[in-house]
Amino acid sequence: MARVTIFTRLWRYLTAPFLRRRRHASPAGLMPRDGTLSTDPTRPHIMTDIEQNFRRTKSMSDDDKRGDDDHATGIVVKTKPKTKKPSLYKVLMLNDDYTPMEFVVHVLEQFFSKNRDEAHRIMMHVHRRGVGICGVYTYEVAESKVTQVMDFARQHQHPLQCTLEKE
Ligand code: TYC
Repeated sequence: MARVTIFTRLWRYLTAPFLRRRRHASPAGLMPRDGTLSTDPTRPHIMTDIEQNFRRTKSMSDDDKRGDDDHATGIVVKTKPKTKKPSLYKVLMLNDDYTPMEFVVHVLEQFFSKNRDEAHRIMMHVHRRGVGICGVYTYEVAESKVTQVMDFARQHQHPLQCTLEKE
């Protein structure tokens, strides 16, 4: 029994380098050599980028693989540009019983670049409905508008309130 164990260990020791080389014959050892899906049990249906590139280049002709130069490795590295649109925020104005209508119109012209008609329309909407949209901006701009309007109203001792809300 002990002799069998020693021989088995010796056999494994001698054949280990050969077995390891075979297993890593596919790219980074991530997929079986026959091009089937990864055998990783934690993600049986998912192929990594490396696996997908390996499959793609496996099905390409030698001419395709060579491309523009003569040093093609058969691995195509595809980079996806990752751009994300910034979140937008509405600046909302709230009604109150004390701020003069003309002051609100002025605020809308001054801080939100509305013309007189549009500013008057928004002010009346807030006056009637209680809340209205002054504009839509990225977070930093929206936050800055709210601060500027609140400071301006406070300087003139009006209780006008402004806030921001994610779109
Ligand atoms: N309700 C105010 C008034 O009657 C006018 C007003 C409009 C105030 C809009 C605030 O956001 C506001 N004087």
